[in-house]
Formats: sequence, C-alpha cells, structure tokens
Amino acid sequence: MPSLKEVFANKIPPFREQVSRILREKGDVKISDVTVSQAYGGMRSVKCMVTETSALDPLEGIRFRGYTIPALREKLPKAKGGEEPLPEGLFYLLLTGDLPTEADAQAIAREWRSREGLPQYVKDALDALPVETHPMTQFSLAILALQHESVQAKDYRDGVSKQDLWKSMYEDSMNVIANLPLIAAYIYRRSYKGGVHIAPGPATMDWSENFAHMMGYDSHEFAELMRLYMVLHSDHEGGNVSAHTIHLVGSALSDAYYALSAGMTGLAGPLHGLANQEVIRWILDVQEEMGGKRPTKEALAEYVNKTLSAGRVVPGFGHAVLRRTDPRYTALREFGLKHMPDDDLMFFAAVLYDVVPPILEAQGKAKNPWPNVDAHSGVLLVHYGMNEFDFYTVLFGVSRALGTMASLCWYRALNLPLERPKSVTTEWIMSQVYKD
Ligand code: CMX
Repeated sequence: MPSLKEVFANKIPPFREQVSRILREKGDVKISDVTVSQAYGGMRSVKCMVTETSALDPLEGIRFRGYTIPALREKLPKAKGGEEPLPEGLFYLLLTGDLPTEADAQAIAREWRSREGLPQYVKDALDALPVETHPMTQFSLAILALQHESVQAKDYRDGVSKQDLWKSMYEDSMNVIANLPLIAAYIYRRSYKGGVHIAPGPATMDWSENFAHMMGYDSHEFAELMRLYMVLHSDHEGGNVSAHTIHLVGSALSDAYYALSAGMTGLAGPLHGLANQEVIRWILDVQEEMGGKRPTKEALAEYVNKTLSAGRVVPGFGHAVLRRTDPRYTALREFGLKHMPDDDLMFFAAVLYDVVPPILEAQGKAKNPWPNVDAHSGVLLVHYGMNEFDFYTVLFGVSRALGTMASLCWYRALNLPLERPKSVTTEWIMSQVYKD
C-alpha cells in the first residue's frame, strides 16, 4: 500500500500542470468584481483565492472535497466499535481528494502516533506562563515554540529548491498535527487539573481517542465525540479568519508552525472560534436567570432581546457565508439526540433554535438568523463534564489544523506566490466614485 506522502506526491505533477494550463490559457478571465461596500466590509464574497480542500455553499453548507457531512459520516472509516468518522481518514481525503480505505486511515493513525514527542522546552515555555493565561494564548505560543523543529525552515536554509519544499511542508504538517493533542492536553491539565499530566495512551489508540485520554476522558462516548468534533471543525473553505491567516502567513514561505500559530490567534477572536465558549457561558447565564429551571419560550425571548438591546450579539447564531442552519450544528445535534436526549442543555438548545431566528429576523440586521456550529458544541462537552469553557476553542484549533495543513501542503506543491492584495485609501475611493 503506498504511503500518504507517495499518494500525495503522485497527485502533484498532473495538478500542477492543470493549474499552469488554466493560468496560461484563461489567466485574464474575470471571476469577481469588488464593490466599495466589499472593500470596507471585510471583502465579503470577493472570489480571490483558491482552496481545494473544501467549499462552502450558503444554503447547503460545507462540502469536504465534494462530500457533505452526512456523506462523510457514512463513508469515512470508523474506529473499531465506533460509529463516527476518523479524522485520520478525513485528512487523507482533504490532502488527496480520494476517499481512504480503512487501511489508509489506520496507517495515518499509526503514523501520527509514531510522530508524537513534545520537547521539554515547549512544556517549559508553557510552564513559564501564569496558569490563568487564556488557553488559546498558550496554544498559539506552544505551536510557535515548536517551530524550532521545522523541517521546512531547515530545508530553506539549506537551499532546497522551491519545487521540493512541499516535502518538508508535508513533514512539518504531519509532525505538528501529531503533536497538537499533546500540546492541547498539556494546556488543559496545567490550567485546570493542577498540572497533573497524563501520558499518551497505547499506540493502538487513534488520534482522537488518545487526545481524549490525555485530557482525562476515557469513555468510549467521549472518544466518539472527539472524532466527530475533530472532523466537523477541520475546514470551512479558505476565506475564514483562521484559514485565511494560515494561507497568508504561509505564502511568505513561513513554515507550518509560524502559519498555524498565527491562524490560532485569529481563531481566538470572539466573532470566530471563541464564540463556542461565549455560547455556553451565555446559555448558563440564561439558565441561572431562570433559577435553574427549564425556560419557557417567552422567558428566553425576553433574554435574547435583552442581549440585543445591550448591543451584544447572540453567540452561536449567524454566519458570514451560510444562510441556513449550519450542517455541523445538525451533526452535533444528532450526536446529542443519540447519546443525551434528556440533557437539560439539549432542551435549551432546542428552545433557542425556535426562539432566536425569528427575533434576529425581526431585528432585520443579521443576514443569517440560523445557528452555527458553535451553538451546539459546548452543550455536548458540558454533558461529559468538560466545564472549562475557555478551553473549547483549543479543541476547535486542533481540528482546524487538519484542513489548513492539507491546504498549506497544496499551496506549497503549487508554488503559490506571496499573497499581496492592493489596498486603497478613502481618498482614492472618493476619486473613483465621485467623478462628476
Ligand atoms: N446576534 C446579533 N446581531 C447579529 C448576529 C447575532 N448572532 N449576527 C449578525 N448580527 C448583526 C451583525 O453584528 C451586524 O450588525 P452591525 O451592522 O451593527 O455591525 C449585522 O447583523 C450584519 O451582520 P452579518 O452580515 O449578518 O454577519 P457578519 O458576516 O458581519 O458576521 C458573524 C458573521 C458570525 C460574526 C455574526 O453573525 C455574529 O457575530 N454571530 C455571533 C458570533 C458567532 O456565533 N460567531 C461564530 C461564527 C462561526 C465561526 O466562525 O466559528
């Protein structure tokens, strides 16, 4: 059976040729225009970058290499005795575009486990920080510290040809992915469990199961949740803040560690990945206000209105691209209905689903009133006893590495150039739009 690196290597020449041909023959064809609103408004919907691993349709939601989430849950290999897809298989799909066999996924599981090894200096760097330091700060810093191990940085120094830098990018990507669960678990245990660490489990454990184990969660169900969680958060096309940051930083030939560390600081923003911790805090605040009782729709509506009148957003609702319920939300909801249908927070999530969209619609500002992935993830984590909300975005970050590292390998394989859009001044815009 060829290794993942060999399969990837074989895909590169024909795809390089295809992209060169498109550029040669159709390089001047226009695919997007930019309006003044888009220039000021965060470049919404401007089609100006290429990402192969996934595509986001406003109505249908995400497709990973053409596969919807329900299709992936059905088609990707599962762990022994498990029903959720293995992130190892998803990574194979994201990198190669092909569905993996069970043996392909197992080979990656073994390879990631064999690449584990967190240097002491990374642990020392983390231990030098106050324990209350936000877990995302610790996460980004630890990835940056690990840059010392970068194979690409060394290859570049040694004068390796640009054509071949994808090889060291692949090595860095696989190494960093293998070690993210160790970093994240180290942060979790030092921040919340008195610094009592848990060593990696036996090599037979898959990536997610071992991650759950090192955090201190050994149930079969929690390992299943981690597998699903790691698949769902892995990629959301190229324009979101974390993926775009990783692309931008990587385009300077910065290695995987620099790029990923930077992307994680973007994921830490409350309008992006940090929303998952905000949602659960917000729900628990509501629960407290209701005296711990299950809320009526009217009482909940009042609380939503109070949040909006205070000039705050309702976390977990809305999306920059999606215009329907996020299918990642639906997948998490299905997991909850299967494993914890009677949980109080499941009930809360259901009532919120009924109450929030009509209020946001009536307010008339949010373009999408429906829930996003963050509206449900915390509910499931709390059920299993993970109440450290500040840590949730780290879980998101471990997962987000899968899509963004696969993309970074492709950016390097295609030798995509430095990203350098043109900025303009308001004076220039005025000179263009008020010509008469
Ligand atoms: N509650 C209240 N107001 C909202 C809202 C919400 N959930 N979602 C959007 N709006 C408001 C925006 O704040 C904006 O108001 P202003 O014009 O006063 O600035 C207006 O509606 C238009 O926003 P939009 O075009 O619909 O949405 P954006 O693309 O600007 O922002 C997002 C998208 C996700 C940041 C926004 O919907 C939001 O803040 N949601 C709550 C936070 C959240 O759940 N984030 C997680 C997103 C998923 C992820 O990236 O992980």
